[in-house]
Amino acid sequence: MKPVYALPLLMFASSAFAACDVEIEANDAMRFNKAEMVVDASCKEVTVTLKHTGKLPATSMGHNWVLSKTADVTPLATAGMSAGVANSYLPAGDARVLAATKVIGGGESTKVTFDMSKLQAGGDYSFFCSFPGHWAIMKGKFVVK
Ligand SMILES: [Cu+2]
Repeated sequence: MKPVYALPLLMFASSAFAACDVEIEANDAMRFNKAEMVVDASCKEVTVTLKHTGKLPATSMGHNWVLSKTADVTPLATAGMSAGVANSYLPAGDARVLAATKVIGGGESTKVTFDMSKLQAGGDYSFFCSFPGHWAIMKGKFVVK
């Protein structure tokens, strides 16, 4: 619960600022707390903050936040499994990865800021966790409008 943030978001809903800075949580039950994230198409950059609200370490219940076209989720997640933890379970330098955070464990948080020039309003994008076995459940729509 962050009631403090709700008011500014409402007040500045029409400005680029509010919808360019989004937050999502992941937990020990292998879940994100959102099935959809929406950003404003006018954003030049978007910052996504990922918080792991659980207690389990990254080695057993690590989470990251990866953005790609929806059609690329399965091939990326599959390739990422063999890429190992050193590469945050993503194929190194893969252009299909539009943005990604590192893998974090319980109690940690991380963020990624990315250029929106690669994304288009109305495009079919998804976010997911590429930690082995997580992507089937931990994914959602990333909407640009
Ligand atoms: Cu995960």
